[in-house]
Amino acid sequence: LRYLIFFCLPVWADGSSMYGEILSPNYPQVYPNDVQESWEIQVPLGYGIRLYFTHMDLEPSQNCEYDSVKILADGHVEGVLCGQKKPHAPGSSTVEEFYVPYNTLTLSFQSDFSNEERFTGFAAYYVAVDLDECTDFVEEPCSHYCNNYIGGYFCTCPPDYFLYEDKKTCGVNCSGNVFTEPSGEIASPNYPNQYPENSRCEYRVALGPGYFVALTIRSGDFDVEPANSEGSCHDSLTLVSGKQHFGPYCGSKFPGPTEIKTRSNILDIIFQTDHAVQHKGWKMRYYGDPVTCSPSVIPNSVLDPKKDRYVFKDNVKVTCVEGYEIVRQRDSIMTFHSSCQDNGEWSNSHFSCVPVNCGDPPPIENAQAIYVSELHEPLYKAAVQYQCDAPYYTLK
Ligand SMILES: [Ca+2]
Ligand SMILES: [Ca+2]
Ligand SMILES: [Ca+2]
Repeated sequence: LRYLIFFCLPVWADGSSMYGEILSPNYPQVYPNDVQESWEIQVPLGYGIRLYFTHMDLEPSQNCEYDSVKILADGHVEGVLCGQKKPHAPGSSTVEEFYVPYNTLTLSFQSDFSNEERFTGFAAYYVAVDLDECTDFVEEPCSHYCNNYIGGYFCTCPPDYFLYEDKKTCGVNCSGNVFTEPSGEIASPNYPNQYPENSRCEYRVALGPGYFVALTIRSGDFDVEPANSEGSCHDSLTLVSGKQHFGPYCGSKFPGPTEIKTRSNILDIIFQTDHAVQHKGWKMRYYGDPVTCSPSVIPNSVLDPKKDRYVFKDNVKVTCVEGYEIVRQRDSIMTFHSSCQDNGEWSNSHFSCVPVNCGDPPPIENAQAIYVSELHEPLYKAAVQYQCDAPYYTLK
């Protein structure tokens, strides 16, 4: 099909012509002995060739071994002629005719060393004839509708399909949908009817920050042309979320997990189909899985309300445990409010609950304060004992 690829080039750019005449040497006189001559016929691309003889008078021989005219196209011998030919039909001048679906053809003539009689050779004519690219070949050039015209052809598509850049293949434009609702359903085109062939559908789920995309596909909601014997999918569903890849999935049941949880608020869904065999497709339900925060905001504090799991937008009151406080520049506080943020961090987590500092033990005349606790600082739970300097004693 080499000539089809170039059919849209300027048709007269080569040395081709729409018609021509080929005569044997000395025609209509006797052709000479020991002659070998070839003619290359070329018509514009997108055309085939009709070659017809109006006169044929060569020395006859078995298998045309002595003198002959040979017609070659695309490396094949289309015919070998010799002897005398009469018109096929009354009133017609054509004695022999060929049609080839190629735009080039070689005609070669040869004669041997002798002739028993006077033979006058041949007269041949050729014309460019339209190729019906839609029907002349085993393989249809268009994926859907083929339209023939003189000198070429073009492909068209059913409604809702568009023609790819190869100008031969139709697919469905199914991309571009972005789903931003907190939850929803996404299905392949035409679901639960057959999805389109030759298509690449790209969808995106884009949730707000603070939500990871999660999705479920029930096994009955999935039917995609199964993989070949090597295990690669003809048609496939692939999910991409950041660095995470899920799939490619295909088959009559969903082969992935019942629930897919991503670590991103963006999910790309890619559904690719090939040229043949379409199934029902797929339907998925997605939702936003809120980001979680740790069960504790800062050490040495308790949270109100107390929950097993805190998620994005949860608000809590943080209170330092007994004997602890938050020291600020001018004062100290016991509690503050914190919320679980979209990055999974608590707000205000720069605060810290530190043990209450009582300051140095108050001085007592003629006595020393001595720590009796493990802590040797005036912090919560530290204890001191006063010891009188000799010779004083304690007044009770
Ligand atoms: Ca001869
Ligand atoms: Ca045509
Ligand atoms: Ca398929």
